[in-house]
Amino acid sequence: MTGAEAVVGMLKAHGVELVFGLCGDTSLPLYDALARLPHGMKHVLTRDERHAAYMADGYARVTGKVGVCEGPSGGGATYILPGLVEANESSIPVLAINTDVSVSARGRFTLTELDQRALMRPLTKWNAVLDRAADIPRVFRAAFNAMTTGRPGAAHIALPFDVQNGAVEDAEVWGDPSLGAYPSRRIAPDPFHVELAAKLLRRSKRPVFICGGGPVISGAHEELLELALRLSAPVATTISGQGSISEEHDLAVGVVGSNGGTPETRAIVDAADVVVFVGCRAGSVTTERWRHPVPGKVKVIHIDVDAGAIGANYPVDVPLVADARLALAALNGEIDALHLPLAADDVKRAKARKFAAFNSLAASMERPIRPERVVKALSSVLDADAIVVADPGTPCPYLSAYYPVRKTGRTLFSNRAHGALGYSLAAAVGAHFGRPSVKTVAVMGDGSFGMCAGELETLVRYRLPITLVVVRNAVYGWIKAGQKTGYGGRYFSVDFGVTDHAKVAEAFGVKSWTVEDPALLGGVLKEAVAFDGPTLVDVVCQPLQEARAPVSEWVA
Ligand SMILES: Cc1ncc(C[n+]2csc(CCOP(=O)(O)OP(=O)(O)O)c2C)c(N)n1
Repeated sequence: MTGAEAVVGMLKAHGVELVFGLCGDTSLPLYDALARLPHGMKHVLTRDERHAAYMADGYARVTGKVGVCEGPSGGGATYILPGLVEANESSIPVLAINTDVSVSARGRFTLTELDQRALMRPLTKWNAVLDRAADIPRVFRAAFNAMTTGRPGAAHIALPFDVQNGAVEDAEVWGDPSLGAYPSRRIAPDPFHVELAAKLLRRSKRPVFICGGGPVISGAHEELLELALRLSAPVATTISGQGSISEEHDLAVGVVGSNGGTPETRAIVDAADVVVFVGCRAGSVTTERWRHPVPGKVKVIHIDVDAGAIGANYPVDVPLVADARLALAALNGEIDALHLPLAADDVKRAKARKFAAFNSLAASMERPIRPERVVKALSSVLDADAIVVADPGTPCPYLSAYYPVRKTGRTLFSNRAHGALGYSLAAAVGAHFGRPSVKTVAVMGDGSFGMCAGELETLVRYRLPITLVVVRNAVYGWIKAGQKTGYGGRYFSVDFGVTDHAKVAEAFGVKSWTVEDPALLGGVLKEAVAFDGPTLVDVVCQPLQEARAPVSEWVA
């Protein structure tokens, strides 16, 4: 078979069902193979490669499968890069394939020639440039293996034009479909360290869990809840860790840190004598720049499949290099229920204080509309299964602090590795393709809208029943808030003009509304969410610098 046919066969062999991407001159043999072969995979044509990668990322986050995207050489590679690096840093397996100029044309100032190997190496877990067709099966097997074992991550393969036309032995085209989902191979903890951790937990008075994305990725919800109940320990999460536990559970604290945490949730962390980081890098946002918890003041047990994450930021008393589910299951085997003072009461009180403040702001009839009201209205019209994707700016901190994640698993997420504006629309498209039976909503600032508007056409072409909510305030509000708080209100180059997002979306064929009256917000959102097609609600909102944000990132 040809190299292009082998690529299609290798994707299929690893259980790939969807490919997001955009065509180009160097991709013609691949597209022709996709057109000719009876592979059963769906190709979703996007309007730029960045969004193809974000779609693959959103798809991978909600399905637990590898997301695949593709684009052509040159600009196709530089445009696909932002999505790939976000996925990689967020431990999400996304495979990007960029076709490339022919091997025989290298070094001759060929249009779109680019050193894809050097470009992608620092941004991916694994990458390769193919030089001959015979290597295609081996390279694809290695890519899937790298993406879904250990800490999941992104992979990149450059596929030259003449390699697509080369010859591959049919018998070489095989793969292990279990490598198409993650985690494909689980790593068990060292029993010696499990025993040490159990000892420390048995002696602790106020243990607290801080969960990153690891428990969600590894599906450790049951094991986590069981251990938390045995220890009567509060469970806090990072933004990526939302879905580790239902936030309606009495032991669930909610999000901690400087983007979505509140003084009430911080106090729970500060009261701990032992902190168990689970699948969490203990980065700057989660720990408010390594101040909560205070390094050296608490004992730390750190569970992570990536040995490099353990001890990077906190002195660690017990390292557990393992898959979160296996590590928590092993600890459950060592710990009987303890009779600690009931932490659930503390958590309940903290949550009651936090939500009392929120609810009074959410009831406000102020114009422009308060962000709290948008979050409250969304949580009343969406059911527990709905997927919500949040962009940076107003949406991420407000949703992660106050939108109740009622189920375990991935239902609310944001691009927390690099926080690039303009992620949510495309990630929502990928999420919808991954879980078509639930409602998917993307919430973005108007800054983000400006960075993703081209994909409105994709939404319409596939008639996707996704609702976009635009928090309109005509300002890069998050940065303006930083100028207010940290720089005496010396505002500089952060305001931009008002856009009528509803009109823009309508021009693409999206059913749209503009809401200025807070009394109408709930009704309009309900109608938009119920509509069987793409919808957009443009909400005229209070700028962040005037709101009481549940965050302190800009001064941290
Ligand atoms: C690609 C990119 N460029 C710049 C930033 C820095 N940044 C973080 S928040 C923000 C402002 C967001 O503005 P908007 O989307 O309008 O939301 P708002 O803060 O006003 O709610 C900016 C510019 C970023 N996160 N991503």
